[in-house]
Amino acid sequence: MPLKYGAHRIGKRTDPDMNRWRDYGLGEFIHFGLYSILGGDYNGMHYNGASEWIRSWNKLPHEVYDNLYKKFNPKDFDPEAWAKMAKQMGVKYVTITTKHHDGFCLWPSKFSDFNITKTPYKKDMIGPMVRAFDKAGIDVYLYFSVMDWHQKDWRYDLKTAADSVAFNRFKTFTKNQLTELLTLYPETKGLWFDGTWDTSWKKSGAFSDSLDQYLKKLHPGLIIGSRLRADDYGNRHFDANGHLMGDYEQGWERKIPKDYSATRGNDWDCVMTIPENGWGYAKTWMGHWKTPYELIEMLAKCVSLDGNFVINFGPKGDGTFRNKEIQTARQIGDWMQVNHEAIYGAGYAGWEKQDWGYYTKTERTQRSI
Ligand code: JFZ
Repeated sequence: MPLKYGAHRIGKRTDPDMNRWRDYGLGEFIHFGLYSILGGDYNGMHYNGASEWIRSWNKLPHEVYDNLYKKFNPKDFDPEAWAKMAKQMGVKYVTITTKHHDGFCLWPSKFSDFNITKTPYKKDMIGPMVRAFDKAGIDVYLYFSVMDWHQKDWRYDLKTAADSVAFNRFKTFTKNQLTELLTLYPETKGLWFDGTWDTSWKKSGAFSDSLDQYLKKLHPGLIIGSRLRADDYGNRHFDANGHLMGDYEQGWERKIPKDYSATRGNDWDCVMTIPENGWGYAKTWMGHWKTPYELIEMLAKCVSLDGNFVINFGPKGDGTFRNKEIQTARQIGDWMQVNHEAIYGAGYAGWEKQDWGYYTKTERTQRSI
């Protein structure tokens, strides 16, 4: 089927930047923002959804949420300590939330007043994080929600001409913010898009395609997953011909492919929460907390199926990590110290899991098999 805005490449990227991505094995996700202050609680009540979605809870007035920036002061935030913890855990890349659905920007954006400089903390948080991780040899990816609850021009759908006019302004705003991020933080290796599932965006295949091409021209080597674009018909991730639109499949969220055929031979990563659901800090973790052992098993499975595994952390409003997360990171790091050879630069070995574990192979072990 002829498509104007479908996949422009069939098969994997083979350039050095993407080869580097493929070798990571283990990554870290960080969700940090205004929601980290509440930790899922408001007025003595507990929100059962993911804590970073609390603004959408009918018990919490928008006005209250949108004024939280006045209390945002992560005074114990220590980017070097965050990078050290990630380094000990053995992660090769980190994805940080620059702006979640609430629209609050953790960097001093010229294009939105709803940003870190208006808080008691005042200082940029993204720059120091980018530099600390980069210095520790950990590649940085920026999470960016296209959907923005704070922007009046955001639309869920485009039903009228006025909607399209507003949404066109929103597109320009989005492009400006992304240009700003890549300009301020040239160390960035890729962008992790989110909030792209609404009809308005699905009707914007031409724009999302041009945006993707523009960002890659601005920042050669940039890696963007399949959660950004839509094709001519509003298909996401895979175009109407079944081809992946993006540098890797970005749909494995809190789930792992069943077997190798489910990956369709594409690059992919799986992003995982330690509790059942919820990415931002939550005072109460509902349900089962994955143990380090369970997370390590998932990591091994992902690498054995040619994917990367990314574990999410939700620091507290003061900028420190809960003990449970610190311990989890440390135990995974201890395991990585001994077993990293089976993870870094490793992939599908063609052998099924046995009762004693998963198989992965690297360039070196491939020769010795
Ligand atoms: C999104 C966000 O809404 C969430 O807060 C978090 O940031 C997570 C990493 O991404 O949530 C999603 C997005 C996509 C799916 C599910 C949850 N999905 O495709 O199944």
